[in-house]
Order: sequence, then structure tokens, then C-alpha cells
Amino acid sequence: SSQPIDLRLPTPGCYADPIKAGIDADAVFDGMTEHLFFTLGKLATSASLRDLYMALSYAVRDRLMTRYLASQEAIRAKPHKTVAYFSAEFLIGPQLNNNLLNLGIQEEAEEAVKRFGIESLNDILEVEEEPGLGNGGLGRLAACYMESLASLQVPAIGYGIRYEFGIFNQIIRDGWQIEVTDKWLKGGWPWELPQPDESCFVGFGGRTENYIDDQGNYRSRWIPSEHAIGVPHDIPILGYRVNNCDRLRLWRADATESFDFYAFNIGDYYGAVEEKVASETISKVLYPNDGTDEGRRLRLKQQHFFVSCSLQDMIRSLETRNIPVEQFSENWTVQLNDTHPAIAVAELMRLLIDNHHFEWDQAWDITNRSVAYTNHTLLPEALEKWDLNLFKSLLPRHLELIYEINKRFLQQVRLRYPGNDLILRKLSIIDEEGSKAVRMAHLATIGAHNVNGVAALHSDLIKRQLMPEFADLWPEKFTNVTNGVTPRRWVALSNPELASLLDQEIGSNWITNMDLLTQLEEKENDSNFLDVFGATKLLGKRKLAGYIHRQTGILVDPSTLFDVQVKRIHQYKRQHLNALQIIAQYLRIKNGTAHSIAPRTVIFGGKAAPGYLMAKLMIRFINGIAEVVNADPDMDGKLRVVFLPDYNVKLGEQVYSATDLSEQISTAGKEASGTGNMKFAMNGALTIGTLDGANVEIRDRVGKENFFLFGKTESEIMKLRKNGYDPKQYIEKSPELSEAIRLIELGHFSNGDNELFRPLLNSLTGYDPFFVMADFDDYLLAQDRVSKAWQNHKEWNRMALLNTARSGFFSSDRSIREYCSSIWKVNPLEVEITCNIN
Ligand code: T68
Repeated sequence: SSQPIDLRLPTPGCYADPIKAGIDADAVFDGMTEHLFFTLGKLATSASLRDLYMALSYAVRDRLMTRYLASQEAIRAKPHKTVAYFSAEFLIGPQLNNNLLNLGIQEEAEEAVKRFGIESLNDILEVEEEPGLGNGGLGRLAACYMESLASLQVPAIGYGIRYEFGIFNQIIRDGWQIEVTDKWLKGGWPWELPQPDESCFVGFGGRTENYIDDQGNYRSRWIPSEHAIGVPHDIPILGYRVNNCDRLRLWRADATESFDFYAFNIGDYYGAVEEKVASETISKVLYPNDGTDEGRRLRLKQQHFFVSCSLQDMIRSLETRNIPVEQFSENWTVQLNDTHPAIAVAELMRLLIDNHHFEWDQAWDITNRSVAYTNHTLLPEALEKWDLNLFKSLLPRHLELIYEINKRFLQQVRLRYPGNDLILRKLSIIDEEGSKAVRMAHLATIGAHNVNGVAALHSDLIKRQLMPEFADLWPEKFTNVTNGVTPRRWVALSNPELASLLDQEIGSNWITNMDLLTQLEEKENDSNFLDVFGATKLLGKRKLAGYIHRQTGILVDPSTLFDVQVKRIHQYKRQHLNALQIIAQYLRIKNGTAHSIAPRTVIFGGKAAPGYLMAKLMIRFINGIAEVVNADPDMDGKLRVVFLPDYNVKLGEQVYSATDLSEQISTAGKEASGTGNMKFAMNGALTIGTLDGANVEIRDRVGKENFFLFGKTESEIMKLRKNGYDPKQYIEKSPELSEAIRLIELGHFSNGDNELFRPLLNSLTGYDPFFVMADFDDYLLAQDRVSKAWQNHKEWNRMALLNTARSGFFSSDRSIREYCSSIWKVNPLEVEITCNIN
């Protein structure tokens, strides 16, 4: 624990008490009034909801500052190993309510806003625009991990990019996805603190040269042809009811010379700003692509830009604290969130060797001890590779260093496997098959001391399928840390009804110790409690029904089974399997053969990468089905289909608490982990799912009788593929599947247009890369079990309760503890603040 820090506190309050810290409703009200007047230039009498949102945010931000500064001061006072989480994406979601919760002042804020004539704090929370600085699970995981790190009092800094435009906003027009630019900064965003004094220079392009220094040493250096400046923007990440406040440090790219006076003077007005525009493009936009690699120069530029700024920042922080750079790995541990920051291996080597004049072996030792790598995918198309010529033109010095790293590594491999040329080609960082490329996963694996997968099955497949030779070479390097999600956002904030029920029943400690939820198991046969538990779910469903109506005009009945699939739209996630199942149910209702099917509202949400045509067609397909089903009076009270536009963190908060059935139906072996599956289970949804990713562990924990399992296992899928999979055989065997496909072919879901869904049908009936046809019948049977289970509400609620009760393992606090003890070797540092008032 740190020495108590005595800061001169600008805001009154006794900070020795971590909870509330003397912040009452008066303090919040006064803070808001001041910010309305002085910061926003508004009178309380004419303030809009947005003004009040801004004023409250500033007032809350002020009250984070003591903790924020004390946390940085604690590290300055006494060296302590700090986690640097490198990620190209952080999907942090709305900030205001999270900070209110973690400060413990939600009620005080509620009271303060009422004095401005606002009915509910919710009206103000509604206004907040979320920074969509990520695509999906990977970016959201980074955000959950930052929150858990702070709550566990671990010093940490998240390093990434401050994209000016985040993930696009999705609108649905005529059933199609339309992408709209996300201008999240347009109204000003109150949660960031720009720190221009801590800007960093980053080079690109140019050449390398050798030289002899003053001491006669032979050295290399990089002479870049372009530069950009990284300006840090810091976002405070407060832990739950603790003084520790970590930071997210996101870099914005600025031009070095923002204006070329010579060009301007000779009349070249556009040319004068050309370089500025080019530099600033680096942090312009998030690549809206999860899964397949965009593979373009700007993307590599972004990666090097934020990695270089971050490593320079970390070295500088040692220097300002008079810690020798030799002690880098005792003071920092770097986690690479996938390979997007993998250039860190070469960049850290470059900084240590070229700038700080370390010998190779020592630099390598420092790099290897500091860096660890998390893999998030087995999909071959998602493994990053950079064309060698592109890489060389942008990062010539890094390529030289990578060649040297590779040379030394391959020598090690040669000694281990004498005469095995094949293995050398397989393991080399440089891919020599076809046009040459740099394999970033190999660079990360060789440079890191640890490589982890994100669920038990996935980590196992990394060793058995993705990198068997690496695993054979370094068996102890490959580990697993199953993903987790933060219960603060995903239960306390998003499901206040459930949270207060839990508080009542088992006390409020569950929020930092989710294992306590097992106490709920005692209630599994308590009929009254099950009713109350069910009633909290119904509240969530009513709210979501209202939202659905406002957004889409569709009226849904909250008493029906809410069956939800929200995630990026992808063939491997198989939203089309779900869609086909809906058609089968529709046909049963039409034919009068739907005997005991549960009345359902099937809800989809998610974005497709703009260039991923098949995924966009899947959205169109779902909307085509929705249009037919929702317009048919025969379906009334039995079936509704909703596609919720613009799925994001904020919408997720409304969805998880309102779901009965969670769809986790990816082809086995394809979903690395999933994290939505965990949020659903915590909030008492039952899962229908395959043995994929973390579903396996969820089922093990909640009990197989409380999980609707279907589908081929990963090894069965492998066998099918090897033996020549033919989807047609499955279609012929299944009358319901054949009939569904025939209806689509006839244009029943496309106003008679029998060409529209042709590419989708051809894929499914031809090659079917994700085995949709092979799993269809079993999926339908599992859905029948769901329908049957829904008939008995008491029993359903019991199963749902057991899901919540047994989901504690999936808290990101557990994941972070595992990272801390087995990979990072870091300890908490409790931040104490002395009380200088009273
Ligand atoms: C996800 N990956 C996994 N990638 O698909 C999911 N990819 O199973 C897992 O739960 C999650 O990571 C967290 O571990 C992604 O979300 C991307 O978003 C992505 C982004 C850019 C390039 C490639």
C-alpha cells in the first residue's frame, strides 16, 4: 500500500473515506451550477438536457481528480510495476453513470438533477454519446479489463488511439444496413484530459544508416522521411469504491509542421496543408472490420503510431522518476491485445538499441520479459500479415530488426529440429509462400514471454491447431485466461432491478465478489423468490419493449419469450442459422403444426463490416423475414422478429437485462470465447448454444440441465470437413429445412424477388463453410426444448436463477487476478489519501 498522499484538495470533502468522499447532493448541485455558468455559459433557467449532462459530467469529473492525481502520485513516490494494456480498440461505453456508481453517488446525483426540474437522472444519462472506439468483443474486453484493474487497485494504463470517428452508426433502410459517420466528438466530450506537454514524435518511411558513434561503436539508426506528433488524451478509469483511478491514454495524431509557409507564399493554398492533413489522417477513423484484415498502409501506420508513442511515454516515465531504463521490465508489463500492437516487439528493441544503446541480448531480455500476447482468433483470414514491401517502405528499421530477431530464432529452431526445413518455413516470421509478408502473430509469439487464448477450448486449439510447432518448442509459454466481464457495468448499471434484489438477498458484496452469488442457489425452490426474480426480468423486458417500439415502430409483448442474438454480424456467428429457424417456426404456425411452441420475440442486433457483403445480406435477410412475419395476422401473439439498429454498448445495457434466451450458436471451434454469452448468463438468461468458446465453460458451471446444447463439436466438424462435407445431404434429409429454403428461393421474404438472397443460398447449399445445414436439425430440436421449458414458468425462472447464481466465475475481476498472478506478476497498490479537511 502507498504512503498516504497529501494533496492540496481544491474540492472540499474528506477523502480518507473512499465512499462518497463527502460528496452530497448539495455538492453535486453546486458543481453543476458552477459548470453551467462558467464552463458552458448557460443559466440554469435555460439549460437543455445536454447542458445538464455536460454540467453533471464536469462536476463528477472534478470529483475524480483527487483520486486520479493521488494514484499517479503514488507511483511517482514509490516504484511499482504497472500494467500497460496495448489495444487498438477500447469500447468503453457511456462514462457518467459508471463514474457515479464507482464513486457511490448515484442517489446524490439523482437528487441534484431533480433540483433542476428533471424528473429522473435517466433523462440525463440518455443524452450521453458513447465513444465507439472498437468493433466488438475485443474492444469491449479491453474496457472491462481496465475497469477491473482499477477496482482491484492495480496500477494500469490503457494505451490506444483517439479515433476522431469511431465505429459507424448503423441505420436500416429498406432492410439494408447503411453506414453513417460517427461524429462522437461533435458536442465536446467531457471525460478526456488532453496533455499536449506529453506529446511524442513518431517517424515513418525513409531509410536506415550505419554510423560510428563518438566512442567508436558501430551503430544503426533510422532516418524517417515523415513524422507525426502524438498528443495524449487521458480518460480517468475509477475503480469501484476505491481511491485507485487508472488511466486510458489515447493518442491523437497531429502534424509536425501544421502549415507550410513556403507553399502558402507561392500560392499553393491546398499544398500548404497537405502534410497536416496526411498526418492527422492517422487517428481519423477506426477500421470497421472485425475478423478479416483490411491490410492497408494506414492501418499499419496507426499501429506503429500508437505503439511508438506509448513505449516512448513509458520510457520517459522511468526517466522522470530517475529509474534506469535497464529496469523497464521490473516497472512495466505490456499486454498486447491481439496482434494489432505486435509491432511493439520491434519498436521496443529499436528504442533500446538505437536510442538507449543497449546490446542486443540485454534489449531482447527486457523486451521478452515485458511483453505478453493475447490471441483472440483462429480464423486464418483474421491473422494479420503485412506485405513485405509495404512494411519495408513504412518501417525500414523495424524490418531490419525483425530479420535479426528471425535469424536468431530460426537458429534456435534448427538446433532443436536438425534438418527440418519445413518447420523453419512454418515458424519463420517471414511468410515466403506466395508474395512475401510479415506474420505479426509469429513476431508476437516469439517476442512475448506468454501467449494466452481467451477461453479453455480456444487456448487448447491454439496449441493443437494454430501453433503446434511453437507450443512444442515452448510448452510453458502457452496459457489460458478465460475472458470475463465487469459486474459493475453489466449487472449493477444495466440491471438495477436485479442488483437491488441481490443486495436485499445476499448483501451488496457480490459486486466485488461474484462468487457470493452461489448463495442464491438456496433460493432455487423458493417459489416466492422465483416469482420476484422473474418479475425483475419482466421489468427489463417492458423497458426494452418500449425502446423497440420507439425505434422500429414494432409492438412486442413483454410476456413472450425474448430470444436475443446481439453481436457482430458474421457467417461464423451464424445469424442465418437463427433466421432459418424462424422460417421453420413460421411455417409450422402457418401449417397449423405448431403445437407447443412458445410465443417468441426474436431480437437481433449487430453491425456488419461495410465491405463484408455476405454479412450485409444476412441483415437484409433477417429484415425480409421480419417484414413478412410481423405483417401476418396469423403470427400475432406467436412470433415477432425485430432487428434493432445500431447495436452498441449503450443498447447492450438495455438488452442483456431483458433477455430470456441467449443465442450463442457459432460453428464449434470458431468463436474464440464470446463475452456477450457471459453477460446474458449473469443476468439470468438461458443459453442455447454450441460447444464453442466460453460456452463450454458456461455450461460446465451453470449445469448442463440449465443450458440448451446442440450442434456438432469441434472435432466432429473437423471430421466432416476432412471427409468432404456436402450440405445437400443434410437438406435432403430435413423436410423443414428444405421447405424453408424453397420459400426463400421463391422470393417469399423478398417481395417475390428470387435473386436477392441467391448468394446466401448458394453459399449455404453449395459449400456451406460454417456448417449451418449440418447443425440445423439439432438446433431446431434444441429450440423445441426451449419452447417446452418456457411452458413452465416457475421451472424456467429456477433455471435462470441458477445461471445467475453460478456465473461468478465470468467476472473480469477473476480474469484480471489470473493475469496479475500468472502473467504480469503485479500486485495491487492501495492508494490512500489523507483527510486535510475537518
Ligand atoms: C473477439 N474478437 C472474438 N475481434 O471474436 C471473441 N478483429 O470470441 C472474443 O470473446 C473477443 O474477441 C474477446 O476476446 C474481436 O472482437 C475484433 O474486434 C477485431 C478487430 C480488428 C481486427 C480483427
